[in-house]
Amino acid sequence: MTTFDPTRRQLLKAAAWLPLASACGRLAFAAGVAPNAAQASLVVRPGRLGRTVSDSLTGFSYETQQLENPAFFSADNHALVRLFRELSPRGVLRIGGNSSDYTVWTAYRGEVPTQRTHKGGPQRPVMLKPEALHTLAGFLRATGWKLVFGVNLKIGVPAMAVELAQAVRQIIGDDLIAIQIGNEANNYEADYNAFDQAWTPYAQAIRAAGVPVAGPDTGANTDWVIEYAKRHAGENVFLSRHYYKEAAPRGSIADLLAGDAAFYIEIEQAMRAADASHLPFRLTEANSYYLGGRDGVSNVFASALWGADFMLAMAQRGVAGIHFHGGTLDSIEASLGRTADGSTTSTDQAARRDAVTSRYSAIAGDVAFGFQPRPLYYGMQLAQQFAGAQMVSADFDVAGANLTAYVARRERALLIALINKDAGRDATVSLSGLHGGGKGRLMRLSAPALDSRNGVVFENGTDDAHAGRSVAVDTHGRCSVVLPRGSAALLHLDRFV
Ligand code: BDP
Repeated sequence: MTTFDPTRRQLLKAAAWLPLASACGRLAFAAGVAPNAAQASLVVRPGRLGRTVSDSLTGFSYETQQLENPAFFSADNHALVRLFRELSPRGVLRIGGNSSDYTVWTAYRGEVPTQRTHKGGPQRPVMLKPEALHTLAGFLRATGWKLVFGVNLKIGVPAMAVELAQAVRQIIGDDLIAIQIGNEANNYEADYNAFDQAWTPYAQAIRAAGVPVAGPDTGANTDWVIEYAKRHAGENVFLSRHYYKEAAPRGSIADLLAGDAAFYIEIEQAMRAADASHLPFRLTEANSYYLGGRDGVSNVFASALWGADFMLAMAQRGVAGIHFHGGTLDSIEASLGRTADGSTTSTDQAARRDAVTSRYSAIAGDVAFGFQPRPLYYGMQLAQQFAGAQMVSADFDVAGANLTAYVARRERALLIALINKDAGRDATVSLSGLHGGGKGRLMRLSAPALDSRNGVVFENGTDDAHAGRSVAVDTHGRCSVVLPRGSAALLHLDRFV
C-alpha cells in the first residue's frame, strides 16, 4: 500500500544529518518536516513508576515439527544461535503449535491412535526423535535461552505425553521452564470444563514425575486463563494464551498499524488473574495474522513497528513474555494442513531464504540456506531494550496522529521509545519532564517505506554505523524529536531524574 515517497526519504535523511543539539534541543528543526506534521507532546512523570519489565520479555515460538530436523535447533547452527543471542541474552523459546498436538515421541512404545488427516491440521504425525532434544539442549546452552515445551492433548495419549515431558526435563535440565499440555484446546474442547477434565490427568501425571507445568495455552480465551488461574494457580509456573490480530486474508498494513485496543483490555483482565495468583503471564504464541501470516504485511517494515509497539504495550501491562511464532514455511504450512511451496526462480540467496520461510517469521532461512533477520526482528530488538527496566508514566498528547510512546528507567538512565505508526503524518514530539541538561543518544528504527522487505536499520549502538546520534536536553528538561511517518526512535538519556 505504501509506495516510495520522496518526501519521507528526504525527511529521514534530514533527521540523519541533524547537528547534535537540534536533534533534541528546545527547537524542533523545521526543514524537511511535512506541513501537516503532528505537534505531539510527551510529559514524563518520573515520580510515577510502573511495572518492571521481565528479563525474558523476548521470546520465539516454533512448531514441534521444526525439530524433525535436529540440525535446526543445534549449537552447530551458528547463524541461528547468533541471531537468538544477539536479540536477547535471556529469551525463551516455546516449542508447540498445532503440530505439538500430533507429535509422536519415537521412544514411546505404547499405542498411538491412527491419525486421520483433516482440514486445518497437520496431514501426518510429526516424528520426534531423542536426537532432536539433545541438539535442542545444546542450542539452548549456546544461546542462553530457556524452553517451554508442548505435549499432546488432542490425540489423547497421556502416557506418551508424560514420557516425552520426562525426557525433555532430563535432556534439557534446568533450561526447561515448563511443559504445556495441548495447543489451543479451545479449538477442539467444547468448553473450559471439558478442557479441564481432559487436561487434569495429564497435568497430575506430569507433575508427579517432577516436571513443571504451565498453561492453559489457549488460542484466544482470556476467560479460560482466568478460570485456569482460579483452579490451578498453586501448581503452575505461569499462565498463557496466544494472540493474533486477525486471519491472514483480512490482514493489511493499515489494519495492523491501527492497533488492537480491545485486546489491551483483555490483557488487563488476564493480568489481574495473574497478579492475584502471583504468576507471570506469557503470550506463548503470537504474531500479526494467523493462517501463516500475510505476505506484504507480516514480513515488511510495518511489522517491525507493530512488533515493537505490541511488545512494549504488553510489557507495560505486565506481560512477562511474547513469543513470536515462526520458522520454516514447511513447518507452518504443515501445521495448517497445507503443503508448502518454497520454490523461487531467484538465484539471490536472501530471496531464497525468504521463500522457504513462513510469512510472519522474524527470522528467515533454514539449515540449507542459512538465516537472516526479517523486519520484525528489528522491532523486537527495539522493545528488548526495555527488558529488566521499570516503566515510568507519561502523558502523551498525540495530536491526532497514530503515535505511541513508552518510557522506562534503567538504574540512573531513562529510555523513551517513540513509535510513529502513522502512514501519512510525520510528527514532532516535544518532550518534557526530563533531567535538565542531561545528555544521551537517539537511535532510529527506519526503512525506506512501510512495505519495505529489506533495508531496515535499527541503530542499537552496537557499532559506529549504528551508533545513533548524541542529544542534549535543555536546562528546563525539554527536548524535541522529529519522528518521520512510519518510523520509530529510541532515546537513551543518561539521567533519569
Ligand atoms: C495457531 C497454531 C499454529 C499455526 C498458527 C497459524 O497454534 O500452529 O501455525 O495458528 O494459523 O493457531 O498461523
